[in-house]
Amino acid sequence: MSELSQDQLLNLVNSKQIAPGSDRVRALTQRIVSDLFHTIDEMDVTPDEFWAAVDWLGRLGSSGQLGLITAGLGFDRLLDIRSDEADARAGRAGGTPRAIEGPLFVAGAPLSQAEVRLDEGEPQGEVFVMEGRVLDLDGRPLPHALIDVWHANVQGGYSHFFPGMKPYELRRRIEADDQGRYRFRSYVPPGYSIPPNSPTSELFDALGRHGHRPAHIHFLVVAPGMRTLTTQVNLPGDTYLDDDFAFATRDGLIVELERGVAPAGYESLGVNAPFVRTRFDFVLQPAVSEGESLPLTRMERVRA
Ligand code: MBD
Ligand code: FE
Repeated sequence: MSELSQDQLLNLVNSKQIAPGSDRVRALTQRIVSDLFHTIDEMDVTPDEFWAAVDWLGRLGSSGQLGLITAGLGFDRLLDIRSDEADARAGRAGGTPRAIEGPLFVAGAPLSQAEVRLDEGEPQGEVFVMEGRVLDLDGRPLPHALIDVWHANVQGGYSHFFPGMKPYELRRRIEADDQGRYRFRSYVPPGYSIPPNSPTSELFDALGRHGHRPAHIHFLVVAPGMRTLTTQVNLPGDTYLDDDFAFATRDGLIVELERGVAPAGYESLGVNAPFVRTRFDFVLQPAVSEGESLPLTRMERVRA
């Protein structure tokens, strides 16, 4: 086999096998390699272009930014759209819409009962309280539901990823009370932007795209017998609300901000002046299998 055509080489690559391996992995790899062979040929990719791309992938992997690229190229939202479509086919509807987890979740945040401050007593920007209940589709409260909440600091950075932040800063878990109620104090988060001078910004610069997300807050909501909900809410008025680099904003997840709310009743959160409030109830669907109600994020699910 000294002389090979492109097609003969592709057939060889795709047919080599000495053990059963995984049918699924083989089928997917064959498809992706075939598509790339054809891309290289049709787009006349030069060796220099090919090895520059391999170098970029290597740097992307060691930078830990793969999850930014999947979000920015629409894969995270694609998976949500496909889940929504599968739900529609299965007649599963209602409740708070899902929204992408994003690459910046960290498990194991400190747990509080019913309410908590995310800003750890270091107020910045506007004092902000978000509150509501966790409910089932019939509007019945889900007592002791568990809520993971995480958002960016005033510079748009997330703890554990952005230098200089404390462990679990702006990340907490809240166990709702016996009526499904939760509330937390923080500050109104700003938007997020991809890190400059990084493999991610290199690609987005080359694509002529921006890397901004509108202001948002992430949630993972879990209750026994209910389908685990991963979602985000968006704050109104943001320039990038309809131009999210991760394509993740959705109707039904843009909250309202009430400004100048009187502080009475919010003393336990250290609020003593008019503040900004958002009310939002999380509505969960019933789980149809045990796995659906586990408190698992995307990577925990695949590693389980
Ligand atoms: C984020 O804060 C985020 O939520 C997503 C989805 C991608 C990048 C940064
Ligand atoms: Fe985010």
